[in-house]
This record gives sequence, structure tokens and C-alpha cells, in this order.
Amino acid sequence: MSEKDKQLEQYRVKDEGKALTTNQGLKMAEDEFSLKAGERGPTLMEDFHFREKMTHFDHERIPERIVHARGFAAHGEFELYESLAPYTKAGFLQDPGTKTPVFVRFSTVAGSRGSAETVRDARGFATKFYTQEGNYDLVGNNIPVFFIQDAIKFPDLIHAVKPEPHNEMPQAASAHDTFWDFVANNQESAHMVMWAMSDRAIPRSFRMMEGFGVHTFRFVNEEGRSHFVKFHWKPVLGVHSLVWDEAQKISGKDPDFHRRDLWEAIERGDYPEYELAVQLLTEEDEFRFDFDILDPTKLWPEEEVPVKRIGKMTLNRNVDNVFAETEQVAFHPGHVVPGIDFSNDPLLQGRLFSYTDTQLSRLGGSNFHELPINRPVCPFHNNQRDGIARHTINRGQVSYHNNSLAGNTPSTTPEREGGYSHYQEKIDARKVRARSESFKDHFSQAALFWNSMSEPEQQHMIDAFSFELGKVMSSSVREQVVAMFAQVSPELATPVAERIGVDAPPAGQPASTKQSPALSQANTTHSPHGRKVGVIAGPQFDDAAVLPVLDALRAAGVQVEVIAERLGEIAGTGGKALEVDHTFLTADSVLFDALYAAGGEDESGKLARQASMLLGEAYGHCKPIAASSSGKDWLGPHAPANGPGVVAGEGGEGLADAFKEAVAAHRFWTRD
Ligand code: HDE
Repeated sequence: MSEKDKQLEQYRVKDEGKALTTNQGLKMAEDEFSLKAGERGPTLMEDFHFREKMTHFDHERIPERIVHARGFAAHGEFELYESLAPYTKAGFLQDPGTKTPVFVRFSTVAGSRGSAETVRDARGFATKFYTQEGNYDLVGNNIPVFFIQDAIKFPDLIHAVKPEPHNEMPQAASAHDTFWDFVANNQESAHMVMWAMSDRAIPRSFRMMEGFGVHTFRFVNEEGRSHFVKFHWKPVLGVHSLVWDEAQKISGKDPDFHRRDLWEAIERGDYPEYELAVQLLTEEDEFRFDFDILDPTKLWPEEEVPVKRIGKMTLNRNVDNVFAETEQVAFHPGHVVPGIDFSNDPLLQGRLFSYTDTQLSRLGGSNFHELPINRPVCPFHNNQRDGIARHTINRGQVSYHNNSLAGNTPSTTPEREGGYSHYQEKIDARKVRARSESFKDHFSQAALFWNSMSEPEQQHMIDAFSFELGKVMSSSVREQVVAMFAQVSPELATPVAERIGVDAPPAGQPASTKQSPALSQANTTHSPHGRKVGVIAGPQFDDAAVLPVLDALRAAGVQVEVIAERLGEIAGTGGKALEVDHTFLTADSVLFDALYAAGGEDESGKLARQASMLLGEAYGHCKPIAASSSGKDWLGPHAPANGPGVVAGEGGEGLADAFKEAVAAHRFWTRD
């Protein structure tokens, strides 16, 4: 049990098997009928039980987060690989092997709390490290840059992307006029829009996306020397995505697709893992680049500033209660520990105000740090008092500093003994409302991203821009957007213009010819581990051919689920049985990474047709397909046996090996 888990244990309650009481502990003899004047008469004011139960219910909801309302979280631990002492004095980054409890919340940004999860959007990736020196929050996204350069524009951005105020449409989508009007008139958004229109914005799984701290932060070591640092989370399973048509269909078939995937992986012990990595720059390097390192619309190309992997986070426990933990957790980029400090990135500076402020209304007051999920695992003492729902019972007479009555305690801690002290950066400046000249190149890195994409990734982006702008009613906005992205690359803007009824932009040059191969998902880790394969079968399937394939898949970390005409068991020709997980009513090709047509008898005369429909859609989404025995008959014009990524054979180990390889490849884009 981690230290955080032990702390949470004090607050856990099991109601099962207990007597039902009021909140005052009174056992009740009746809980179904309110107290009435006669069996058919009006309810009485006196009914304290009814009033208490109903009042509590009436107040069950709290305001959802202004952004990132839809989220899902899990507990885990972070283990350090190597000491970062040369760069930072942060206690949890000193000794290799140190384990720190963590709580991580993943989220979409734009949708409301009940919205679908596979929408096109950035994903939040917020981590709370419960360190011995206090909580450290790394509140990041799965995209390394942001739409705007200055926090004062955040309300404008969010107003533009949220449902339009006059009709509250569309939900959890950027494909509408106000978002694209904002983009065209705030051109600093160009780089992040490129990411948002890429496959990164439709992740296959929370387990398969990167996380980024986005801003430049500071590490400060024991000698007071500072380095600039960018934080990355690298998923061990690699970075993988859905395709857009599939993502939209999943929104209907399973709006909980991402949380289900995370929940199930943790429940079956296949714990999601991410490596924490840092990019480091010395103070002297600050002006070495063709971009400003304080500009949050810029990344540090991994080929120019190496990414150093410093530890691994493992998510190994689901929450006990989503409201108490996931909903009430309060992240804040200003929750730092000694050795971690801020840069002057104007976006970060504004965030340092917003996060505490928003909790005051969301969590109802200033004592949200006392909620079990938010409490540090180390002691905390100060002279803050009172407020709504105060839990702590501070004893004694003194609640001010300086004092003599309590020996001037609680006392401050000198920096050399671990007290937090801000990095003493020298500032010599005028007070101005302005943007630095060095922040004004909005297109070079947008072009870098485009140039770094593989061909299928570029095609997906053209499709995404065409979809989103296809939903924009204003032709003026569509024209402005095309003109803007023509400055990134005409290769992108011209085909989009054609599809959305806008004149092609004048021929021009891309804003940059640079590439960063690390940005392409084509270069990520590929493994069958973590994938979900649907096995379509009927009674009298060839068990000698099929079962070894399923065993081999499971041994490679693949989740295997059987789809048949009805639930229960189906027996194979050799008498071995398969437990059915889904019928054709509850399964759909979009819920699987790959399908295996395992064959069997078509008792109803509908099996072959239903199987072919699933296989045809999986083929259309470029997914791996295997077929053996009579399952091969279910292939056809929509999923041809000789198509790329289709392995049709006799079953057994030969088929298993070829299919595992296909599952690892994830998609076969040449079908497109
Ligand atoms: Fe946030 N952001 N944000 N944000 N953000 C919130 O805080 C804000 C930004 C991020 O799972 C809010 O508690 C401003 C960048 C995540 O609970 C709010 C600006 C990045 C989460 C807020 C930004 C993020 C939030 C809403 C521009 C990536 C969810 C509820 C200056 C580095 C955390 C809340 C969770 C949540 C403000 C920009 C990440 C309103 C003002 C850049 C992952 O305070």
C-alpha cells in the first residue's frame, strides 16, 4: 500500500451489510414511504428523514470544470531511473528507485461532463505526485504546444470552441463557425491547430498517447543553478490513433470508450506505463534557437534537444469512487516542490492564477485541499483558518505570524533546509501590454509538423480540415482559414480549398522545409500488446485451428473477445468450448483493433452476412483481419482475402504468427 493509499484508507467506508441510518446515525425502520397524514394524505413537514434524503440529493451535483469536464483517472506510482541531482534538488528526483504515489486524470477539453470520449480534441494528462515535500502537479496535455501565447486570451479561445451560445451546438466539437473564426483571426493558433487536425487528436487509448508539460519550466539544483526544462510522458505502448470515421461511430456505440479501455486494462492487471522524460537547456542556451523558448506555441524538436528518460509511471489501481476522487481532484500548475520553478511563459503565468480560482467555485470554497484526494502525504501547517466545510481542528490560541505565544511557530524553513524559495531571476524591464517580437513567427513550426508527417498522416489532416471546415457555414471564415494555412503549406491548403468550395490559394512556398521525424506516429513503437481482437465464431468452429491462435494472441498481451449469435458457450468440432462475450447486437467492428473470422456453422442463415458486415467495416478502417476454416468464406469484395493486412490460412501457429505481426502493425494504410 502506498502512503497515499494508506491515507485514503482512513476515509473509505463500506455500506454493505450495515444498518441504514440518517446522517445523524439514527437507525430507520422505514425508507420507502414518506410520513403522511393518512395513507392517502399529504406528506408532513415533520418528516426529517424525507427532508434530509431529498435535500442531500438536491445538492449532489457540483459545477463541472470550465474546460476538461469529461475526465477519467487512476492511481499509480512513479519510479525514478536515475538521479537528477545535477539539475534539480526536487526530493523525489534524487535517488534512483524512489517511488512516489501518483494520481492521473485524463480528459477531453471542450465537451461537457457527459460527452463522448472519442471526439476530435486535445486530451488533458494531469498528474499529481504526492511527494514527501508536498504535492507536485504536472498539468499537461497530449499535444506539446497550445493555441494561444498569452493567458488573457484563454476565455476567448474557450468561448469560441465551446458550443455556440445562441443554440448550444455543437457538443464536444471544434467543427463550427466560431472556433474557425477564432483560428483565422488569432494566427498564433496555427501550430496547435495542425496537431488538433492530426491523428493525435483522436487517440486510440489513454494508454497510447504522449503527455507534455507544454510550457518551459525551470529546474533548480542545490547550488541554485537553473536549467530550462520541458516535460514529456512517453507511453510504453507507443502513440496510436483511431481513424475519424471510426471515432465518430464509437461516440455512439460506446461514448465511454476511453475510460472503459483504461479501467479494463487496470482491472486485468495490464497496467498502463509511461516514461517521464525531460529536455534540458542551460541558461546560456536560452537564445540559441530560431524560436523563443518562452513561447508556448513552440516545441523543442527532439532531434535538436535530446529527450532524456528519467523514470516510469505505472497506473495500477482504479478509483473507488469517481466523484470523491476523479471529480474532486484539484490540479494546479503552481503546486510545485523545491527544485521546480516557472519560466516567464505568459501562458503559464496566467495559469498560475486560474487553477486555484476555479476550484473556489467548483469545489465550493477555500478548503478543497482537505479533500482526501487532494491532501498531501506530508504534514501541512500554517495560519490559514476557517472557511466553508473546514475539517481540520486547529488547536491552540495562535493563528498568526509572527508570534511569541507559540514560539513563532509554525515557522518558516530556510532554503538550505528545504524551504521553497523562488528562483532569483533578474528582471530589468518596462511595464507593458505587448507581445515580444520573438513570438511573432506563427507558421514555421506548423510547417515543421506538416513536413514531418507520413503520407497517410498528411492525408488524414487534409480530410480533417475538410471535415471541420465543411461544417462551417460562413464562406468568409472558410476563405480566411484557407488563406491562413496556405502560409503553412500550399500542399495542405490547396486540396482543402478544393473540397470546401473556396478558391485555391495563390502558389506559394511552405513556411519551413525542416522535418522532425519524432513527430510522426509512423515512427512509434509497434506491438500487439494492448490491442483488442474480436473473434467471430459459430457452433462447430474448427477448435484445433482456432484455439492455438487465441492462446498465442493472449500470450502476446492481446485482449481477445468472442462474438457470436448468442451468449453462452459454443462448442467446436473437437468438443472444446468458447465462452461468448458479445452478440452482433452488442459488438461492432469499431470497438476492436482487429477481427478474426474463425468460422463455424451458420444456423440462422444470418451469421455469414453479419460477419461479412463487420469484416467489411474493419477492412475499410484499414484494420488487420485473420480468417481460417469456414471463416474464410466470410471474406469477400469488401474484405478481400488477398488485401494488405488480411491473413487467411489454416489456423494454428502459422496463422497466429502472421496475425500477431499484422496486429502489431495496427493499420494498413495502402488500402486507403
Ligand atoms: Fe488548463 N485549466 N488552462 N491548460 N487544464 C483547467 O482548471 C487554464 C492549459 C489542463 O484533470 C481549469 O481545475 C488557463 C494548458 C488540464 O482536473 C482552469 C489556461 C494546458 C486540465 C484552466 C489553460 C492545460 C485543465 C478548469 C491558459 C496544458 C484538467 C478546471 C493560460 C499544459 C485538469 C480546473 C484536471 C483545467 C485554466 C491552458 C491543461 C479553468 C487559464 C496550456 C489537463 O483553471
